[in-house]
Amino acid sequence: MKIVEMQVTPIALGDPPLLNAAGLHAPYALRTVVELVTDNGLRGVAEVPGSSAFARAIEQAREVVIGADPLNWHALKGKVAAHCGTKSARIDDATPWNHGAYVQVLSALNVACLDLMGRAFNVTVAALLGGVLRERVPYSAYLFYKHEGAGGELGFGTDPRATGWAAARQAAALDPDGIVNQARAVVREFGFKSIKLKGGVFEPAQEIAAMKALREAFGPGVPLRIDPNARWSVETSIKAGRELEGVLEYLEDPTSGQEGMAAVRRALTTPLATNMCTTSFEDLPGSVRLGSEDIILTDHHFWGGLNAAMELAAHCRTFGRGVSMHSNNHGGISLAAMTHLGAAMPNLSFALDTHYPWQWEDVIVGGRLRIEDGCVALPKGPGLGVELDRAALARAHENFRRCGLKDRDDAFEMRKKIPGWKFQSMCW
Ligand code: GKR
Ligand code: MG
Repeated sequence: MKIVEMQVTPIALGDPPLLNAAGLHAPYALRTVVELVTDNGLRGVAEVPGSSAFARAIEQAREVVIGADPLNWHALKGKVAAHCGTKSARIDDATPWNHGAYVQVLSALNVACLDLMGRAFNVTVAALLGGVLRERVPYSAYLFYKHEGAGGELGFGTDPRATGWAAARQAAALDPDGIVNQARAVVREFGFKSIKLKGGVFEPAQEIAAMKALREAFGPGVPLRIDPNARWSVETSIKAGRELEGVLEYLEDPTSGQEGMAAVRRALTTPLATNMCTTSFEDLPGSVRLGSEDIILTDHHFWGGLNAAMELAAHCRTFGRGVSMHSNNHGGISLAAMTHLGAAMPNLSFALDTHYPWQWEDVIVGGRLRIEDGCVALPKGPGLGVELDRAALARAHENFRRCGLKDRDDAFEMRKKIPGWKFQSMCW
């Protein structure tokens, strides 16, 4: 089999005004769909974050992708490294924990090749990753502080006829009550069994109060996590962590850097998780030497693909780290890939993060993958088990063209609300 064509389609999916440490989400989340076509007429698909750095990097790789054998991932990966260099520029947006374009190119190619292999041999991607250990993969609710309003076509307005989760997705959530209401709606709709709050937005005391309100509302049977994206100093993290001892399943990236995280970790019994201080294979020796975290959040988009995420899981097993999963806004192709990974990963120890409930559009046949009882059922395959809906893809591409966004820039969006707002990596 030989790859004879690569199609790259940037898309924009509506996204509400969600707040985070880096600012505010724009009305559209940018993604890129990459398709590989083979000489025997098969198509493999992948989805990665959308950015101009990725658009450049994937075009640079085109020359070695065309003609490559999708059944030989090692060879293709080696060719991409030799041709493009492994140190492509970081994605230049205001989200400082974002990752370089190189790993995202590898991710797109790896997922599309696995999808192709699955289709060629009529097996699932999970089978190719070693076998299905769970048919239903658990995800966590992902709460956000947010302004009132929806995103995309709806702009910052709201649909007054909306009910249930659709209404809660539009409603403001700026205090503990708002967060608990959002949690109740998302849990009612999707049956999530654990809950994460994106923190680092308001003063720690306000976010601690929200976590305590969630504990009060849902009881000790529902694991809780908060992620301030390293906006807390070591001292603040220890103080906040002590207040939340016994409340959290894990505390995600309270502070920055492996040294800082290690200092917090020594002071707390609550496990620490990261998608910020240990984010690549090169970071693993430091993680082990310093003891910076208990749990690593893998993400096949940022670690170089699904095979790389399985490799990371093996390192985690060796060095006593738990494995969870990070998410950014994404559509159904990414959710399918995440679910195959979750189905095949032996030491997956936590419900995975997903932003999927925040979106309402998708580019796959059938509209949207279902989250039921907090789980996504493994798509049946072959390959990823999802098909592109060409009309929906064309609409999402048109959204991309019309919205004028080329890169995610949460600080720029935030300045529309608060003129002069600047990202500050450690505020409290
Ligand atoms: O979507 O606003 C967001 C999140 O803050 C995302 O950008 C983070 O990368 O969810 C992520 C995280 O766990 O840090
Ligand atoms: Mg995080």
